[in-house]
Amino acid sequence: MSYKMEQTMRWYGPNDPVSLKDIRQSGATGIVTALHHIPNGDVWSREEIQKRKKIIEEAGLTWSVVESVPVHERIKTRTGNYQELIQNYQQSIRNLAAEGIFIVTYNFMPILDWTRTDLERELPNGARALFYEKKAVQAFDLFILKRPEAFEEYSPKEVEELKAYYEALSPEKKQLIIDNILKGLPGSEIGYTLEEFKEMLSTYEGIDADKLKEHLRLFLEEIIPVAEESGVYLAIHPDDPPFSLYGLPRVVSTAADARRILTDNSSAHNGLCFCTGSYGVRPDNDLPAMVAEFGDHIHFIHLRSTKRDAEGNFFEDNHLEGDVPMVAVIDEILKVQEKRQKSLPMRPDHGHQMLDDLNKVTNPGYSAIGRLKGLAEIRGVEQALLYRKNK
Ligand code: DNO
Repeated sequence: MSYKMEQTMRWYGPNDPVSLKDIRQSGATGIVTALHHIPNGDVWSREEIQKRKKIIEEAGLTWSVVESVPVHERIKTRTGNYQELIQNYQQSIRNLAAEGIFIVTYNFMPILDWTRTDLERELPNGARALFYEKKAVQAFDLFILKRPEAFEEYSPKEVEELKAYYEALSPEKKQLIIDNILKGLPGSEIGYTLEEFKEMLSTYEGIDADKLKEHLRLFLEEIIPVAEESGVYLAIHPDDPPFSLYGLPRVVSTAADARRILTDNSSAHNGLCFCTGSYGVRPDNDLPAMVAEFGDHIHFIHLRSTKRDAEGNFFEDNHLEGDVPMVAVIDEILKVQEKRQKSLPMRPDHGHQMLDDLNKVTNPGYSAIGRLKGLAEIRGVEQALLYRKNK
C-alpha cells in the first residue's frame, strides 16, 4: 500500500477570513489550528479544546495538528515563574490528548516568531509574495533599535552603506518595516512596541546559543515524559529565518541543530515540524538528505519554497520553484511514509496573494487561493511520484 500525505490547511479560528467551508473545497481534510485567544502561558482547558474541535468537525473536517502551543518567553530564558509555566504546558498537552489531538507544534525562537520585512512584494506576474530584505533588518537594528553591539558587528563600510539606505527610506516605509518586524505576523501571538522589544532584548543578556540550547533541552526533559504518557508527538518548528537576528541566539536552524535536539532528548515523541521554507533559506541545509536522516522523527510537514539572492534577501516563490528541491523532498517523504507505514500531515505553507485574494484582507501568507495553488501542485507531484513507483 502506498501512503499519501494527509492534506491539511492552517486555520486561524472563527475570525479567519478563510472559512472552514473554503478549506473543505481545497480538498484538505485536516485542520491545523491553535487557541490563539488563550493568553500565552495559560492552560488550554478541555472545554476550550472541545469547543474548537466541535466547530471543525461540524464542517466535516478533523483537527489534525496544533500549531502552536506557544512556549512562554520565561520558559526560554528560565526566569520568574517558568516552572509553573512548564507545568501549564504539560497540562495543555494532557488536555489535548484527552480530546484526541496528538500532534503539537511549537518553536523556540527568542522573542519574535517569523520575520519578513515586506508582506506584499509584487511579483512580475502581478501576484504578491512575502519578502525578507536583509538591509531592512540591519537598518532596523542599527538606526531604529540602536542596539549598541550592532555597530561592532557590522564593518564601518557596511554601517555607512546602511545609513545611506536608511536615510533614503520614506517615513511610511520606515514605519512599515517597524510594524512588520514588531507587530507579530499571524501565529506569533505577541506584538511589541519598540520600547517593549528593547526591554525583551535585555532579558536575553547572558543567554548565548549554548545556554538557549540547554534551556530547550531542559524544557524537553520535562515535556517529553508527559507527551509519551499521553501519546502526543512534539514537532519543533525551525527558526524563520534560520539565522541569528538582533544578536539573539537561534538554535533550530541547521541539520546539526535538528540532530542535536533529537539526540539530546531521545524519544519517538520528540520530533520536528519539517518546514522546507525555513530550513531551505540556508544553502547548507540539504533538504532531501534531512528528510532521509530525520524521517522517523518528522511529525508534521510544511511545504513551501523560498528564493535567495546574492544580497541575502529571499522571497517566497511558487511552491515548485525557488531553492527548495520540492520534488526530491516529496520523494523522500514518500519513502519515510512507506517505511513508517503511515501518512504524515502536511500543509501547503504560505501562498501568494493572487486573483481574488488581492482584493481581500487575509492573514499574510495565508490567503485561500495562493495556498490552494500550492496544495494542488504538491498533490500533483505526489500523485506522479506514486504512479511511477507503482508502475
Ligand atoms: C509561519 C509559521 C510560524 C509557525 C511557528 C510554529 O507562517 O510557520 O508562525 O507557526 O513558528 O511555532
